[in-house]
Parts: sequence; C-alpha cells; structure tokens
Amino acid sequence: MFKQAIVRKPSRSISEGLTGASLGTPNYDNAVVQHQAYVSTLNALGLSVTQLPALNELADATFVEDVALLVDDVAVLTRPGAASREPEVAFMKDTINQLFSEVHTIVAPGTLEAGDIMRVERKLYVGLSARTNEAGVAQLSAIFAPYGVEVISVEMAEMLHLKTGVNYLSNNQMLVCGEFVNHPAFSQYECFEIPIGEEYAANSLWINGTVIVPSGFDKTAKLVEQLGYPVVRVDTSEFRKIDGGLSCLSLRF
Ligand code: CIR
Repeated sequence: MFKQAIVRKPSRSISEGLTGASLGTPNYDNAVVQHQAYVSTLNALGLSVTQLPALNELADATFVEDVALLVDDVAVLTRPGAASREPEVAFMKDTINQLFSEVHTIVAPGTLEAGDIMRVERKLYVGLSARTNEAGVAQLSAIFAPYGVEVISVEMAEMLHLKTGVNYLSNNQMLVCGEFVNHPAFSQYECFEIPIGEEYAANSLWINGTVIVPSGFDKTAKLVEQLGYPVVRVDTSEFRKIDGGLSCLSLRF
C-alpha cells in the first residue's frame, strides 16, 4: 500500500519537453490545472503528497518518476539517459535524503530512468530502452541483491519506457500493449491487452486497489472495471503531448 507521493509542479517551459508525439505542444496553464487534479486524486485515494516547486528551466522535470526509484526503505537516484534530464536528479536529492535513510545513486556509464522500472512484489522489471542501459541495470541489481529484490532486464525496441506499454495492477494482472503483448518476460502473468487505439492508457496507475485511467480511454476504463477495480479518470492530455503519462507524474511509496 502506498502512503505518500512526491510530485513536482509543471515547468513554465513545458512546451519544450522532449517528445516523439505529434499532438502539438502542451499549454502551461492547462498543464497546471491537470496537475492539480492529479494531486487531488492522489489525495482522495489516501496519499499524502509532497509538492515540489517547478523547475522552470527544465522542461520535463514534472515527470519525477524517472529520476528516482523508491522500494520500501531503499531509494535510488537515477542517471537519466536523456542528457537534458540529467540535471533534474540533483533537485530531487535533498527530498529523498530527508525521507530515506538508505540512498544509492546510479553512476556513469550506467543510465537509468525509472519509467523503465515496473515493480511486481519482490521483482523489478527493467526495460532496456534508449534511456536505460545494461550498466544501469547491473548497478540496480547490485543495490537490491542484499534485500532479496530480483532485478530482471526486459528487451524492448519501440517504446519510450517500459511502463509506456506495460503496467502491473495487482493479483498477478497486467495491462499490456504493443511490443509487450505476448512478451516472454511476462508469460507468468495474466496479461490484458489494451484495446487498439487506446495504447496510451496502458500507462494506467494502480493506487491502493483503485486504478487511475487517463480520461478519454473508455474501453480501457471498462476493461479495468470488469477486472473488478474501481476506476478514477484523470485528464493528462497536456502531458501526453510530450510523452508523459499518469505514472510519470509521481513517485509513490
Ligand atoms: C521524456 O521524454 O523524458 C519526457 N518528455 C516524458 C517522460 C515520461 N516519463 C515516463 O514515462 N516515466
């Protein structure tokens, strides 16, 4: 169960965020409103949310999920593969040091963005994306070996991050799309394929039994409801324009 979350307010330069999408550029004011609704939803689901101030010069800094990994009492500060995102880590350090007594850091030549990490109980699946390399995964394995947390690398070729296309719910159930449909890494799980055209909603977010689904993806919302999870919808359309989804916007622990 999650008790807390860390978020960072959107940057004024959000329209300059890295993107592979062609949906236009995000509008800052709308992003702020959507971000507030996201925080309210986390609050409503029982989380106490630490809101960090915007880093206006760092366009992607609202996607805090990528710069740290929090697993029980252990925190890891990452080393983003995207050079423009590397400076975000230093701004997360103090907050993590205040909240966690054991803090590790990924160092060169390792790269790791935690959008590539999906936790399933005592396993961490890590996508070998364009942002995360084998040296980063090896460092993560060494950090978690003493805790009996297994680190499993996942081959991938197409998506930005692992969790762009696969997300764990609970009870052995996962949402999958694209290259993660029938992916051998997940054969032991009950995998539910996201309806065609709704791939963005693969990044739905399980919070303490409820699943947050992005607004406008009704087939996915229905699928998740049919699996027995209460669904809450949150609009992330501004963040989608720069490849951001629900999980990217917070660190949960
Ligand atoms: C980036 O390309 O790094 C950002 N524009 C989007 C990051 C999304 N983060 C995530 O999926 N965890």
